Amino acid sequence: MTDTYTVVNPATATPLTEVHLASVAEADAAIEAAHAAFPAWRTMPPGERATLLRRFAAVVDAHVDELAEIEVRNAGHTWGNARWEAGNVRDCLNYYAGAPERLFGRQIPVPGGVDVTFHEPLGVAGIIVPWNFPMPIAGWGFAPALAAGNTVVLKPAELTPLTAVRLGELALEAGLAEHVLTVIPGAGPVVGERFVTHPLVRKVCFTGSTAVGKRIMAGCAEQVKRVTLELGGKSANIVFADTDLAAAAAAAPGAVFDNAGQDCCARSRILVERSAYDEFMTLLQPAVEAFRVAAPEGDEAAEMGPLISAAQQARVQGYLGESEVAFRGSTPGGDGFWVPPTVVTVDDPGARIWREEVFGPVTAVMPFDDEADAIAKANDTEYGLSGSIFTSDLGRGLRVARAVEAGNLSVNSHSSVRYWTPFGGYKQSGLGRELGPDAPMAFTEEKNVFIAH
Ligand code: TXE
Repeated sequence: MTDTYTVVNPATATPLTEVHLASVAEADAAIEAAHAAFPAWRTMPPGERATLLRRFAAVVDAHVDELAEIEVRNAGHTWGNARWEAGNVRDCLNYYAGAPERLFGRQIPVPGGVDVTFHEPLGVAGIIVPWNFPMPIAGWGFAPALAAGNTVVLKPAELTPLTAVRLGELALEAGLAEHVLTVIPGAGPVVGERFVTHPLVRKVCFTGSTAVGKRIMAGCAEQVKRVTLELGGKSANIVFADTDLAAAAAAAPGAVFDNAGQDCCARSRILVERSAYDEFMTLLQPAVEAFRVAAPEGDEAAEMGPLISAAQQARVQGYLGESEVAFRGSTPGGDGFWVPPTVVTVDDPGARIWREEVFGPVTAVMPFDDEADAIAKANDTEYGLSGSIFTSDLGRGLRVARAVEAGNLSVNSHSSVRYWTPFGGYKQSGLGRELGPDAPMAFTEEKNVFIAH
């Protein structure tokens, strides 16, 4: 295997730069250095660790535009998204900078002494990041892990290593000691796999495909290694006839075409109550056709850019080739990895496009008969990450949200992710939760100490 990777601009299919891919020996050296940096980081007074994380946040804030520009070029993200993503890393660091002084243990009444618990950091945390949201997913891992007193080795995706490498440099600029946060670009089966097998990595946080996630979980089981998985999704957007249909139709494209559909929370199935189906489709068509697809670098107003790679483009086109297209938007064409925003209709719930995560700008629409049918159809999937319910009956909105087997539901909204609320999947969408107030605890062991008196 070659030890360099050519990073490409997906809007033009032209090379941006070459990145060195680490070997197993280099991964081992990074893990051992992170292990050596752990005692000083964990025993640092909590207030000092908090100050360093706030400084890191301030340095990221000063580089939001630079980081955003890198992501626009490397991942084809829109400017609005890319700035939000860099800002999200800053916000995550500031939020978890509040954690070091608040890693509270418990005092439990027992006879004959005092019983107290401590939240102790695990050691080295290995974070494996995908290419769809390279910055936020890195931050969701390293911010709470560092706050809890762990050191971190982080492997970005081969396709999108540039912002992660820059974040690693900014951590040093902010004053974090060397090897507290190490960013190590490398191939998944080499560096990622080493995080799983190396005994000094005490927890693996993985975001990526369900197939690789299963493999990682099996590997971690060998050492009973802690593992958090954030995997695929096939989330439903459930539209009841009593909702404001124009508003629901206007919101639906952004919920699946944002980031060209390469979003684990993409609402890639739209379930519409049968009595409103025709009207909803009539309203949806102009919204889809108007979705602005352009090379984001030269177009601040682009709402959607290219797919990440030729392979992803071919994969998505494969699904479209076997589907009934209702209508689609347009693309600028050229050498980039373009697929237009596309809406397909589905009758057969066994269809591949209805069951599998497409990870492209494609949504499939199917009618439902009543509330029970909507819930049954929404749950007829191995995934369970997110979903939306549009209805003017908030009682029903809450009822359906409680009945859908997924980790993140929204009523009359499509937003799923806030750094201060928990995020994660049911079923094969993942294991464990990221973000929210408890995320640092997921990077600790609770130790119980009894002192006799
Ligand atoms: O993912 P991989 P791919 C889904 C989406 C997409 C499909 C394939 O459906 O079309 O997965 O994408 C690292 N040990 N999602 O092939 O391979 C890899 O280097 C350890 C959903 O790009 O899972 C990268 O850093 N690590 C998803 C990361 O895993 C390994 C986001 C993800 O890559 C490894 C991405 C191994 N053996 C894809 N093999 C989401 N949940 O948002 C690879 N990696």
